[in-house]
Amino acid sequence: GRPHEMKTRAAVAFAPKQPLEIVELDLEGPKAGEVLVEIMATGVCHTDAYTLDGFDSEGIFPSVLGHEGAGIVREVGPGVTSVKPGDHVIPLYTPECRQCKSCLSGKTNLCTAIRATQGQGLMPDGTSRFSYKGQTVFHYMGCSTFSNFTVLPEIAVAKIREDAPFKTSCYIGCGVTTGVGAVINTAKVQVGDNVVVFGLGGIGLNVIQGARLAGAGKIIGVDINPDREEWGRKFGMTDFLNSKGMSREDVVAKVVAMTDGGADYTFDATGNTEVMRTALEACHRGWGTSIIIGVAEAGKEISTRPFQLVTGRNWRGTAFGGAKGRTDVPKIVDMYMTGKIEIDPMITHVMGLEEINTAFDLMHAGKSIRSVVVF
Ligand code: NAD
Ligand code: AHE
Ligand code: ZN
Repeated sequence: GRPHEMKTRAAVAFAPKQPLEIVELDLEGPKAGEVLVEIMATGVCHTDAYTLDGFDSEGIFPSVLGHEGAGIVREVGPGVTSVKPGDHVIPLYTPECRQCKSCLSGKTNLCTAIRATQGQGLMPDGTSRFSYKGQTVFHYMGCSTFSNFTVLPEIAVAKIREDAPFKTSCYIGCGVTTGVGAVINTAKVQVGDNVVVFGLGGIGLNVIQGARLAGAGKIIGVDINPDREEWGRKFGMTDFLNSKGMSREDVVAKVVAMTDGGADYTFDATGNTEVMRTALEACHRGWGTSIIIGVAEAGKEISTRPFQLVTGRNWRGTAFGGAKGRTDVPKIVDMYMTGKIEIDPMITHVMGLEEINTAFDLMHAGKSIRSVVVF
């Protein structure tokens, strides 16, 4: 039938740097190739805070943020074949169409099928399903999980097993997959490799557990928050460096000394471009690879002496841990359900949608690892 109108409770970002407002939005039902998902739980990632704070060059307002959710398909539009009402799914900000040049290349997870409209806060047909008092409210990262109901393209949902709890598996929608995937898919860390992780938050701790899973040798964590030492050790970190007040040269020298010449792999999970340079320069001469996970503020640039690369260090980046969503996310859920990776202890706070602004405060204060909103 024709797409219908419904209401949904959502946390709306009306303007940058303003608290989210909980309102009832109008939501248009799914069109061809789209699905209506009831979001059961959503994590709050630092990228949501970065966009809300006005640092995202693609940030659009008013919008429904949130990209780390889990829920249930309630309705499917015409032509949808891969999921049906009742299926449990995780929304994908990196979809997997299996048809575009990127998907067919086998070289990347960065599906391009709907990236252009996604960056404009719109569905693939160029319109938004959300509105408030007759005004358009934009989608975010193709997900908008800070809404009780959301509409997603079929290629942007991963079907997952039904015994996985929503409250914890939502974290696989970004943080867990990004951190673990950066180690397994992007770096391809091998047994015995020395790994350094800068920033031990919701992403960095998952890099640490990914490194443990890969059988890394030393797993060194670097953070300016001393509370993060205990957190890192819980998930496999072997050494901690509190870099607060240290110069880049000192951090590099310290890491080089701890790793007999430099790390095999370093990861930036801070989004700070100075830290990214430190991470590159802490790599071993001749082969060390630094992987950028952190998302930097609009206008920021990275730099280093080209000699760093001439002498064999490699600079790379990763989005969503290099994971192909529809294929890999169900496997990560299995890894969680069979105990190969941990999620529960990282979820430090659980709250209702009305308290969502608290999640941002806790993150900025360094008091949470992950906050999860349950509907
Ligand atoms: P978070 O706030 O939970 O953690 C950030 C950590 O970095 C904190 O422990 C903080 O103390 C530490 N930190 C801050 N400045 C530092 C410095 N100068 N030196 C060392 N440590 C420092 O954030 P998060 O949710 O883990 O996200 C981390 C970054 O990853 C953000 O930039 C986020 O946007 C990005 N991200 C990228 C992807 C991707 O696909 N590439 C996915 C998710 C998140
Ligand atoms: N919109 C920003 C870039 C933000 C960014 O790099 N996002 C990551 C995911 S962060 C998840 O917490 C990503 O997937 N990037 C690949 C892509 O296609 O967006 C900007 O700079 O404009
Ligand atoms: Zn995220």
